[in-house]
Amino acid sequence: MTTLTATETLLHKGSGLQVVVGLGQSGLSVANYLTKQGYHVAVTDSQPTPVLAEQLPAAVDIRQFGAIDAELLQQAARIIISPGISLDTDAVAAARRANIPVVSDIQLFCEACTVPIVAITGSNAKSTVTTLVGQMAADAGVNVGVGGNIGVPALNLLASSDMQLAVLELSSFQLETVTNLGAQVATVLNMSPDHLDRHGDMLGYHQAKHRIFQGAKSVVINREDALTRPLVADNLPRLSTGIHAPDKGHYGLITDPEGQIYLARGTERLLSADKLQIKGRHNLLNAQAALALGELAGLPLDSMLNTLQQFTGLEHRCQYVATAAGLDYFNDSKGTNIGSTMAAIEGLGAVYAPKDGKLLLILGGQGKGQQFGELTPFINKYVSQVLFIGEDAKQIEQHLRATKLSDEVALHQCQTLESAFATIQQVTISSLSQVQAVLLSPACASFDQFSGYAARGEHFSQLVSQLATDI
Ligand code: UMA
Ligand code: ADP
Repeated sequence: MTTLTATETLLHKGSGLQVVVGLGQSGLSVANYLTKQGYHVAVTDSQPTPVLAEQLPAAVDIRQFGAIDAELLQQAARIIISPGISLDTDAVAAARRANIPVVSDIQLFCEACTVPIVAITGSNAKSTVTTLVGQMAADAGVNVGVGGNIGVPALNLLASSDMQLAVLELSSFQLETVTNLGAQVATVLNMSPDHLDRHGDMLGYHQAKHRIFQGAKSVVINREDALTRPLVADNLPRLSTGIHAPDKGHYGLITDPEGQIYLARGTERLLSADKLQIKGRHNLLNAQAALALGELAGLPLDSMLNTLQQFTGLEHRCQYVATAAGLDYFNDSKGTNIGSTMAAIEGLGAVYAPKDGKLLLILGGQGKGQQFGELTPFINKYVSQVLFIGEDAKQIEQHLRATKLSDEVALHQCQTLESAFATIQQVTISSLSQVQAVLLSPACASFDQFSGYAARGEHFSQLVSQLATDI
């Protein structure tokens, strides 16, 4: 991180109060960063005793906890808002009406960052692709920092003075307050409804996501999803990805006469799909996205292809857990929206369908305003039993029933994962169910019953291992 001269520090102190709203991981990183820069920093949080308060630097002398302090916000020269807090929160909305600038930690990061940024967003696959690009860069000998929504606050990356490349996973929450990110390469991997309770509708969500392209020097586009196309100048360098044979220089898939699928760049076959350890059509798109982003960030192709073959995927994403009583159990707890659950049903369904097998799907949690009827065609094709859990279970069932759900799909209200496991035992006893695999892919947030998707996935895996030992 650059150190300031005494004069610059004084200038910052004189530039007015910086109010950090929300003291989670990102709020703490902002407080640390701005105090080191010599700013006068205040912090406010709804919780009476935020856990991270103990870690705040002593220089943060104004700490207002128990509610977001509207008066404090009115005194701010600038507000730095945490991604989990909506711009519509009363105190924040009032500050905006008073023309006080509201930015995110990502804005501070991109203003300070002097190395190229690979910026990645999308409804799904962000963490998978971010991790892959980060690994590709590291394996190519680049000193890379990986952060953002993936769990490491972006500003913490600036502590490494020899970083050569920053790879950022960015959420719509982070992007809605970012202007002119200026990435070396930016992408929206895919778009399906998510966080509509926060953004109002698909348009609001799309607008937030597409801020990632502001000032980008190059872009990666998903040909399968028109909503990923940016409104940028035609002459901006761009690469595209897709499931069909690609045009010259672009990425896609080539299927040979024997049915073997290859990752391809133009007419060049790069790698046979069965050399990848991550499976499913969605992962072939993810692999292409990582290659295209890496290419536009200057990474060597051969090295990237090696990394791709080593990559085993991330936990809680269509992860095989175990087989118990003849059923294969898969943990896709990170399937927190309908787009990811569609990909999981299609990816796994296609594996069991040739064996006349069906999936048992566990859905539910907090529905975030999504229209679950969009899942129905996928359920009709590959699923014979749906078990609902969580806060919005009844509503999700209603959505499915209101669409053309096949009579052959049985629906069960279970409330909790424990009760779902009891139901699994009952409904799979009969071979008529055709169930060969159990898939937890809830298409919902987990916070009604768990501390997060990881806790939900771990609980699922524990219940599976309990089954395995009971047998
Ligand atoms: N808070 C309030 N008032 C509110 C809501 C929250 O004061 O109305 C306070 C809470 O009391 C808490 C703090 O805000 O102290 C939490 O802030 P936060 O929710 O923004 O969470 P952080 O710990 O700062 O983590 C954030 C991202 N969280 C969210 O966007 C919700 C993390 O993404 C990210 O990894 C981290 O910054 C570092 O960049 C998580 C996430 O769930 C993984 N992201 C969503 C997703 O992937 O779907 C978008
Ligand atoms: P994010 O960080 O965007 O949530 P993850 O890589 O953590 O993305 O994956 C989230 C979920 O999306 C998982 O359930 C995963 O199986 C699914 N998924 C992965 N790639 C894709 C894709 N290309 N399209 C749709 N869903 C996907």
